Amino acid sequence: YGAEIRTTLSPLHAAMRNNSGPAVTFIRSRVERISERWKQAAVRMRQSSNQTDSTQMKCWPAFRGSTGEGGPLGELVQWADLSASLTILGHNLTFSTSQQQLHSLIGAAPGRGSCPIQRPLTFDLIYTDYHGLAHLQGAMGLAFLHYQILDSFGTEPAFNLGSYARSHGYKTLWGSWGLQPLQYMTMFPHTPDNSFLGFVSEEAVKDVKEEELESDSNRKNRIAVVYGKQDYMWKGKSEYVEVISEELETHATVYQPPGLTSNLPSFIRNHGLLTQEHFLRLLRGAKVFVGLGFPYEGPAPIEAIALGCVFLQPRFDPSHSSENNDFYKGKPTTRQISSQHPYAEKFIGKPHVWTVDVSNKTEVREAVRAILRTEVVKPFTPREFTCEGMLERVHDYIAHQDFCSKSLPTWPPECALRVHLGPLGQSCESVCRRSSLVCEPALFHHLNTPAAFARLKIGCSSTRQEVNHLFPAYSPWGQQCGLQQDPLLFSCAGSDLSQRRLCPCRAHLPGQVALSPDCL
Ligand code: U2F
Repeated sequence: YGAEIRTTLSPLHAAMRNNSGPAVTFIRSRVERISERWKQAAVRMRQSSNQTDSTQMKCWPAFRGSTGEGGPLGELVQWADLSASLTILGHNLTFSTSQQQLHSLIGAAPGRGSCPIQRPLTFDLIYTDYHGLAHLQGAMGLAFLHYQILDSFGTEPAFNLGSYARSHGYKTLWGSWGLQPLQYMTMFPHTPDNSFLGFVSEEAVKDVKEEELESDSNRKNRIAVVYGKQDYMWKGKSEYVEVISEELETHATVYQPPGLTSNLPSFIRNHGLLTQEHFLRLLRGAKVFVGLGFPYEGPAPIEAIALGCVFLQPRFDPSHSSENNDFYKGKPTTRQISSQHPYAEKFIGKPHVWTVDVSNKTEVREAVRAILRTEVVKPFTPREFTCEGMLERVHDYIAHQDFCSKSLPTWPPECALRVHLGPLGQSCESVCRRSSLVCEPALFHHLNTPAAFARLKIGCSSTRQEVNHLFPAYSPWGQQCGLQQDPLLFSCAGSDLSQRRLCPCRAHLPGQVALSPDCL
């Protein structure tokens, strides 16, 4: 039976009735705070709806219900918004936020649905994280075909396939589970090999007149808020923060353990860790949100930009990566992190985002002054971070992604495919991005054939099939064409100076990289 869009979140509150702890408290209050926007988005979706084609699913979000001293983790923002999305989209949810609950759910009777052989539980979709995955595997040795893994930073195919990872030195501390790479869901559109789940930010007010915006920007005070909830994030950053404080009154929301004195510079006004509501109110009145370099790739800069702040952040030169950085070490990705928040840098950019060399005081000072000279910086929210954008995306994933079936993927349809042959040394991710397209791993199978090379008029003197995450690709030395032997290794990430990669690019909807425009 079909899932009908709901305009209420009460089934979600009912489903969370038996859960408690700080994480659940955070999720409840976040869902409550955003509930009006969720409902309005639901109403609009109903009105525009051609989206009535999905089956009602029984979903099981299973994650750890702890927050830690640093306050709400970005991941909880995602769990809250995923749960709200699933509820609005008409699906049914059962939560487990403790090991005890998880165990009482394991062993339930078999369910119906599209993936019966591998489904020992009553659920159609299980959402968990790397910790939950290890736990479920240990407890039950479950098959993972109907799992979705919330994985903030992403997992590239070369790390995911165990035998390949081991023999080619793609080491990870998170395990090589051999799932389909699209089963991993990320917080930002990091690598198109995974599904971009995202979250919901504050929303920029639409259709406000220029004068109203002017007065809105007048409501903003000459203040900066520093991004960094814990003391250690400030280490070595005092000169940078001082330059900013010469131009702006500088505030912070650093967790203050009871009884301990603060190490923050005396010119900082620290509010202590705030509730999300109060934190967002502080941002609303601020002009600049200041990144210190850590935390990497979190939700707060997107919220700040949506509230009309400019995000000022450190550039990393050289880039940070699992090769040179403790935080990324062991993470299953080869991404090169060029600043604290590459999404803000690359997808948003000026006038909302300024990426600077923070060791260069003059550059920092010039940037702050230039920001202060800019009269109005309009609040901005990419569509993919609005309630509607998230609903649209989660809807399409549930309706079209099928990890149970052995047949080749049919979504997005082949008409979306734009084949590009990259230059030597470039990944498909960057080949497609340079043409304002995105790499779409679900389309790889269409071009993994000798005919695809022939259509591009590439003469192959030899064609070999290999388990190689760079394939399909063409090597000009000896005019060799390479085809992929293991579909789990189709990868948008990955480059080599001896290979020109054959890339499945596609267009995307404005502000929504996960989805392609209709092409039928
Ligand atoms: C990221 O995790 P964080 O928890 O450090 O991410 P933040 O961007 O700080 O944001 C989490 C939320 O905390 C809220 C704020 C954000 O939505 O509105 N908040 C608050 O309620 N009170 C305050 O005083 C300050 C902020 C990332 F998400 C994780 O995946 C990474 O593991 C982590 C490290 O890179 O960074």
